[in-house]
Amino acid sequence: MQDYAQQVLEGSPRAAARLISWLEDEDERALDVMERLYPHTGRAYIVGITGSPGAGKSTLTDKLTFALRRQGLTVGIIAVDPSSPFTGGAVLGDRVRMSRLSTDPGVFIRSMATRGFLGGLAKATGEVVKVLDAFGKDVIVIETVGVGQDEVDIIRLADTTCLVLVPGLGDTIQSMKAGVMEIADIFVINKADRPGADQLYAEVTTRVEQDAHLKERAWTPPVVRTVAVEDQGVDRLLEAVHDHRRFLEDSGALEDKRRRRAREETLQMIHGELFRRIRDRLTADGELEALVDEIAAKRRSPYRVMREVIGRWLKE
Ligand SMILES: Nc1nc2c(ncn2[C@@H]2O[C@H](COP(=O)(O)OP(=O)(O)O)[C@@H](O)[C@H]2O)c(=O)[nH]1
Ligand SMILES: [Mg+2]
Repeated sequence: MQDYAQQVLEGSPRAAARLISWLEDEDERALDVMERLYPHTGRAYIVGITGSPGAGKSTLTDKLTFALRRQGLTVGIIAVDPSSPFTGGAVLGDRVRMSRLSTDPGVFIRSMATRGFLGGLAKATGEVVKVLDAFGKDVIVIETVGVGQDEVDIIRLADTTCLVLVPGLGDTIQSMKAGVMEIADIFVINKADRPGADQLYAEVTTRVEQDAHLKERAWTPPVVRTVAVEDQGVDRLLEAVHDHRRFLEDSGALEDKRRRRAREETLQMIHGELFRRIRDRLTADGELEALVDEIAAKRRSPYRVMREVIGRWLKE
């Protein structure tokens, strides 16, 4: 058997891609490799870029990546966006632009479009982050559309989250769902070349200041204006990311965040593995169907069955 862990650590993109496919398919071979990679994770800095479809997330990710490369940093990009140019669903101009990145050995791009993901998109994304981290990427950028629970869970993987808003997309503060404001460490007003940008900027800035006043948060999210297509404001955005990173590191919040993530992840792994084993046992000998017959005939309740199954498992 080939030593995939060693190959990933040595920077083989083929080994990394293979491992990611295993993770997506919940192939058991991934487990041993991940176990060996784990001590080599925790080095990368993770940046989340979220916002409505069409806000310019991919364009920003692209420009941010070039800026990071100019600083000599390597970058992993995880695009959790089915419409992302990274996934090939873009107009020709985008493809040409992205291909400049895809020929750079310092950049690894992975899209997590609508395939499989047996154990959930957020979990798979978390694993891919670890692979790219062990793979040696300095910064990992996760692009995701900010909507459902899956996406919120994905955003929690990021150390710094940038919320991208644009004028004219209905991205007003009033329209934002509860909690969306709270996830932003940095607000980006993209398409600042468009009408309404100044108004949106003023609105967000006022709201951030009110919030800072009310909640006495240790970090006040900066509001950065960008024109991603023209590479304007991207350096300022990168500076804001570096500022936030320094804040997290100096205050100990980064350690707290990562500890919290490790705790959740460990519990989720135990949860998933326990469930998988119990389910496999129940289905292997047809016991599950027999139980369902009983339940359907109302001879037993699912509550009772659940207690019995777990009770038996714990005793063994
Ligand atoms: N006018 C203008 N258009 C932009 C800007 N940034 C991105 N776009 C365009 O907006 C469209 C959507 O961009 P994309 O990066 O794919 O958005 P995503 O869906 O959030 O990833 C593309 O046609 C971009 O060229 C900007 O700052 N100004
Ligand atoms: Mg996109």
